[in-house]
Amino acid sequence: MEKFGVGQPLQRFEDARLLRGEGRFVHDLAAPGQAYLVLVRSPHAHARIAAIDRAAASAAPGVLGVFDGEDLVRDGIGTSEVTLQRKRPDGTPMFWRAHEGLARARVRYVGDPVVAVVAQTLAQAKDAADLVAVDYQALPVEGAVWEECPDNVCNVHEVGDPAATDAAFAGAARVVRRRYLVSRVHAQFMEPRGALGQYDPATGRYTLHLDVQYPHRVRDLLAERIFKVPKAAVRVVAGDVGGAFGAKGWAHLEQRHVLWLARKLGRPVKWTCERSEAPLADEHGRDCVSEAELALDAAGKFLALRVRTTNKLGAYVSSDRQLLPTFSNLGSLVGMYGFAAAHVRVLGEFSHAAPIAPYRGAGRPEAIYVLERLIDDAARELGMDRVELRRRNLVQPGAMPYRTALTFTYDCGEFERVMQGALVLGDWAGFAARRDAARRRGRLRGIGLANAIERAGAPPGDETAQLRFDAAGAATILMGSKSQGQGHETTFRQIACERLGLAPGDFAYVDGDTDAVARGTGTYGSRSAALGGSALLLAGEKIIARGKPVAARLLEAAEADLEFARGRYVISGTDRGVSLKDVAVAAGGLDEHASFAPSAETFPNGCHVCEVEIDPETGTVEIARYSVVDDVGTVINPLTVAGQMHGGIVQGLGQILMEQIVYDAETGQLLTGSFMDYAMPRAADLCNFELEEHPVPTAHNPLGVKGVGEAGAVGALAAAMNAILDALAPLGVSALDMPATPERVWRALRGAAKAR
Ligand code: MCN
Repeated sequence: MEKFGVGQPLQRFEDARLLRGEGRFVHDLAAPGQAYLVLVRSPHAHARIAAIDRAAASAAPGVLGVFDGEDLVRDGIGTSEVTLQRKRPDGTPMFWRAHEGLARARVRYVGDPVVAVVAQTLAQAKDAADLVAVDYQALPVEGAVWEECPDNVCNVHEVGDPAATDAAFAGAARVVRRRYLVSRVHAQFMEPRGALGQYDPATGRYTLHLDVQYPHRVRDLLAERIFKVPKAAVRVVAGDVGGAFGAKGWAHLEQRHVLWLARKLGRPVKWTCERSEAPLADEHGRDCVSEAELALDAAGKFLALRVRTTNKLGAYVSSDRQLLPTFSNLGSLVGMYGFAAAHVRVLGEFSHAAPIAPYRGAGRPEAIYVLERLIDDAARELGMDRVELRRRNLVQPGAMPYRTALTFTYDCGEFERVMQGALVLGDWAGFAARRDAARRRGRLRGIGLANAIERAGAPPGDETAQLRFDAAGAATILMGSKSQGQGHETTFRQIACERLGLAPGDFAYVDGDTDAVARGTGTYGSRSAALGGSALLLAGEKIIARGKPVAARLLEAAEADLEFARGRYVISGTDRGVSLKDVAVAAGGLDEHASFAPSAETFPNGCHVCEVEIDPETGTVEIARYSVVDDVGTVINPLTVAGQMHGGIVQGLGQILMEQIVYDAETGQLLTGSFMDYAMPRAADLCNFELEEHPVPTAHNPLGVKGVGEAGAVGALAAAMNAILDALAPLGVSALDMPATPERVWRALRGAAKAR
């Protein structure tokens, strides 16, 4: 192992810059002469736009322009599209409508953008936005979001084998049925979204600075569909990104607004999403209800799984982003277990709400939540031990590669050892004593577990890396992925150091600029380490191969006699050699691109054990203990992996304990529009997490890595709720929906007491 190579707990390079406030976020940028965009958003969940009076706003001080949807259409600004082919239940094609950028005629959710106001200062733009008079005629919130789609059904999607599933249910000794709700949440980035658009009439080029996960994809969409110009006419630059979590997508409307208005007004235009605007302007996550059924034989062997899910999509389906979380990870529903058959049906429905999109896990946490709660409920109903029930059904290493009953084929994994490890780490055996001690203090203590598995780094698509040594021997890593806080600048350096034997400080690091990085896909689906990391490793191989003839010439040796180790080409069996850097100088520079497209996805997996204490007088839930044993394959950086797990777990616990987007049922108003109502977890709401790795390297990439970016969130929802229900079960509470707020827990306890 190299000193700075794979497996080392290297401190993050980016932290010095970020912690000193020296990061470069979109908000830090200012282009000479930049103007400010403020969007007037709908205060109604559903209304007809009868008229828009812009006169007062247009005449306000500093205002450069006030524009509506008609202007946008007149200027030929295009829309994004949905490429996924789906059907409605009646067999007709999927119904979808992309947002045009500014709503015309009708608004369909609170926050729907209607008018764009640009002024010389932000304050002037805000003041003028208040003067825009939109005459709304309110429409009912019940009923159709789109007149052309009266039943609100966008599409239905099915996976699995319905006939085999029905047959297995018919022959089952026991069937357990439950309904589970996964609430709507909002990704809370430290850096709210922003965009700075520039247009150069001399070259016809658009430049967009923004915080995004997919710079190249944004460029392609803007070029091909929005402005209908060659890709080379658009440059997208993402600097530091203060969190994204799947929700900094490629089709956000403001991306095109700033470029369109910069072109129109002849000066740079900047939009900064304010904290209070974000819940209205951003896409949301999750929001589904599942009816789940588990068929078992008399010995507790799982036979089949049937799930019917309804996903609320929000008001618009503008791109594949609104559909990805609803279908792309349904395979997770069978978890780590063997089922003879499974069948899932997912209905996507419109609602007067912000559009949904991927949020950390994008369907994976939802699936594991349904399955792992169902297993706990089955154990309770059947009077079986929940660990034993799981153990009987876990897929064993000898069965690998294992084709599951739902779309996935697991290549490797030691699920039982992972679960056993977590039970030991979380001291499952000692729990009864802790529960009794808690009871003596008047507290309810519960323990829960969840076996979590998800796919990461899935095909299709590749990732690209470039390694460049200039003529002076200075090295640069250029990556097609884009860090949003995952520590790429550190972990990718480690991979380069491992292969090339240099020190981390020897490399400059570039990502996020479509002019500098020739090709890139982006960072999502916990793919960067597996795909980008492998591409970088391959680029390193190419550099070594390219430098070899040069080294041979410099050493006056045959290429076949040269070995490459620790940054040097050495003549085998001697100490004569030359450094890679000197070879690069002699060669006048070395420059290699590589891309890696995996043949199959990886399956990170882990077992989460959570312990809670509940105060029955107030319903307050305290996370008392949290342990995970995790298999993310080869660990590149243990500190980063732990950090990723921490973040994911906290997002899962936040959703279980307090986070929730709530719209008023009657008016469609957003009730949780600020941190006064949308509760975020703080350090005091959590405990220290005990984490342990159990790496089983995958053969699907040359590094053996599986993803870790989503793993924490995937297991946390289910483990925490199972613990809460375990604590409440002795008092007769058998069901609870997230978030388990004190009020809900208290009401559930009171309800159960009344029933007794
Ligand atoms: N890593 C490692 N060893 C492994 C696997 C990964 O050391 N076996 C390291 C990687 O090198 C990388 C980090 O862990 O530095 C995450 O790697 P990976 O699992 O490949 O995920 P991505 O880099 O592709 O990041 C995407 C993932 C997703 S999908 C969401 S959502 C999410 C997440 O990362 N959003 C995040 N983690 C986040 N962390 C921060 N700080 N901010 C976000 O927006």
